[in-house]
Amino acid sequence: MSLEKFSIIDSTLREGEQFVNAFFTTEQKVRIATLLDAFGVEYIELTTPRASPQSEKDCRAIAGLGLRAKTLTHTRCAMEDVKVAVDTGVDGVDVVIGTSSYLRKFSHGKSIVQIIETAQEVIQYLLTQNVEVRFSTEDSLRSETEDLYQVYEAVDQMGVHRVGVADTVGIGTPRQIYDLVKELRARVKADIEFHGHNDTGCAIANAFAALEAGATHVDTSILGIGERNGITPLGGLVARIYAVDHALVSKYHLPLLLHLDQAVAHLVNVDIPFNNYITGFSAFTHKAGIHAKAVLNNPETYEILRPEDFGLNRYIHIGSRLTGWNAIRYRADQLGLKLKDRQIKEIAEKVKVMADQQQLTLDEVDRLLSIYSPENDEQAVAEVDERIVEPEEQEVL
Ligand code: HCA
Ligand code: CU
Repeated sequence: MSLEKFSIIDSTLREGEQFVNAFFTTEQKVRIATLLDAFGVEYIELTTPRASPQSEKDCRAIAGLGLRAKTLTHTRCAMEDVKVAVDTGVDGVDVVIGTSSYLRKFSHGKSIVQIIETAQEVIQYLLTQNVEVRFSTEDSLRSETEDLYQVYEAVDQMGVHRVGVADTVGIGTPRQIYDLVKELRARVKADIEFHGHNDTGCAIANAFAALEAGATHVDTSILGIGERNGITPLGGLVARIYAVDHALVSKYHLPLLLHLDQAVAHLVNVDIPFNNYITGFSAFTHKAGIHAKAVLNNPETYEILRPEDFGLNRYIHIGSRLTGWNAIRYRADQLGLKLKDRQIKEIAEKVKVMADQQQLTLDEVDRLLSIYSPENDEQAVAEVDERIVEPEEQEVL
């Protein structure tokens, strides 16, 4: 597996621009590219300069920023496109052509032999232009395997630097991707890139399977934004690889992830999903008493990702019917309140009864704790007791 030496090609500024809500100004593109560069992705892919006059200007502007990351632009397999691409000053050109029968019939109308002929012309030109050349087959997963290998072997012999497998419609399973990339690894000497869509929720697993099978490059976008419901998200891929071994992603500046996700979420007018990898609001929140107790003793009991490695904090939710007294004790200690175990247990019982009506906020639990602290009198405690609705008094909904 090539996990020890893999590169991320972040495509927020190409595939991400295909997300329905995405409209990036030049300034915003520069900001995203700069942040991605600071995070440490190895490549940044940009929309084809042939898309529009502004796309061409933006491509030139970002290629000219002098980032540490290499810049790539994406083009169709056509001479007029790749010539403009090279002229923008990018470090590499990502050429793509459809090989599935759908695309051959309903998109460009070329046969496999014609695809290879066009590829030959385009690649020969690109290889004289001092750029990295990548050749990928759109909709690889629904292409005939023999057609695919024929195309990949032909472009490999021409000397492309990278071949790309694209699961354009998100149909692949990790096992299929693994088998396809494994076979390709045996057939070509070029590096192998994987680009996977997330229509069935497999984009991260598929990218990981590709790496296990010998892929060297993975396409991502921030929050996974892209055509339809998008592609492998940068943070999700990082989480997946980190979980194998932290050292494999130590080359990236992990605390920037939250900033990247927040910035892009804001720009495309969406929220970061609550269950997002690493940056979702509940990603490091523990709730059940049993979990909280163990996490307080040793976070690794229920955490494979260490929030502090991503510049984040863990939270223990302590205002629910599932809250246990160990979590309440932890909070009392945090607040510097000297309460006896007996009192803490009593408070935990109160929290449970109250939270049976409605979950408590941290402030509400803190208030209970302060009321029970030795300075407070019995009157205050009695007032809280009054607020607790006994089960038999509950309204039946
Ligand atoms: C698309 C093209 C692409 C290209 C991927 C690649 C895909 O349909 O917009 O260049 O490897 O998913 O096939 O994004
Ligand atoms: Cu795509």
